[in-house]
Amino acid sequence: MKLSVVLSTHAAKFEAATFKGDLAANVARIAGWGYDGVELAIRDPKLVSGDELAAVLDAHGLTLPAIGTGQAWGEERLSFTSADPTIRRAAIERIKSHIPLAARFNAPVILGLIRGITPAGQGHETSMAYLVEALRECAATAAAAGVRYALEPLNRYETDLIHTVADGLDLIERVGASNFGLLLDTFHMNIEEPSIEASIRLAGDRIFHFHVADSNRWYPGAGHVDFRSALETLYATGYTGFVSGEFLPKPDAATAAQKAIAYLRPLDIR
Ligand code: LER
Ligand code: MN
Repeated sequence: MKLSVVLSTHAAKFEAATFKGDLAANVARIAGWGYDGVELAIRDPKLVSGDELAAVLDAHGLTLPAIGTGQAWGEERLSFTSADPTIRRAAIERIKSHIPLAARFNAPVILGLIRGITPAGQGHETSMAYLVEALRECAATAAAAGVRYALEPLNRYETDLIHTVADGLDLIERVGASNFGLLLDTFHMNIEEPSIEASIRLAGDRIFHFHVADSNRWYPGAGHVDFRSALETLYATGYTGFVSGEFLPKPDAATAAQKAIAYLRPLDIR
């Protein structure tokens, strides 16, 4: 099992970005605990240097398995489904601006809360139409660079748009791009999916990335998600990517990251 943990390259409000800032020091600690990769949450690729990232990751032998983008919503309120066309355009351009870095590291770009939340007075179908339009444009631009996008079904308390694997697969059908797939997150799945295992099987080879947090969004082992069953089901689909920890820094980030790896490694799946 290839394991990574989420690190935000800059300060961020998003609570479950387990680590924030201090890139070099945190990458060194994460490698020291036995992780194989570090998933980076990057609000704006303009703020990071690909060369610096490569140097820090190479120094510790870590892979960059995926790039998170949700802080463009969290900090700046950029959204594919805003009623304001200039905000929608800014969101699309921001998401396309991740393509060079993603191509360099061969990492899928995560689409989480950048899809936004349907604004008051706007119909759900209008939001879905904006979403499909934005995703088609981004996927077409990324395809030329060999880059993939992974849309994450999120629980109902975060957005009204795309809660389940079934919703995600309908969206994939509408977008119609082979470089557009899903990121599944056990925290959201535990809330929304009738069966985590059945939903993983349903998503199959459209799973481009995978997040783990327990039912309470603490590190795996702190709640009631059956990780052995979920991860065995994941690998049975033929998944070869990373299992990436995105959990609350509780009781603190270092303890959570060490508890997670101490729990997941001995499961000895794959
Ligand atoms: C991001 O990966 C995530 O899981 C969301 O909860 C972001 O709001
Ligand atoms: Mn997630």
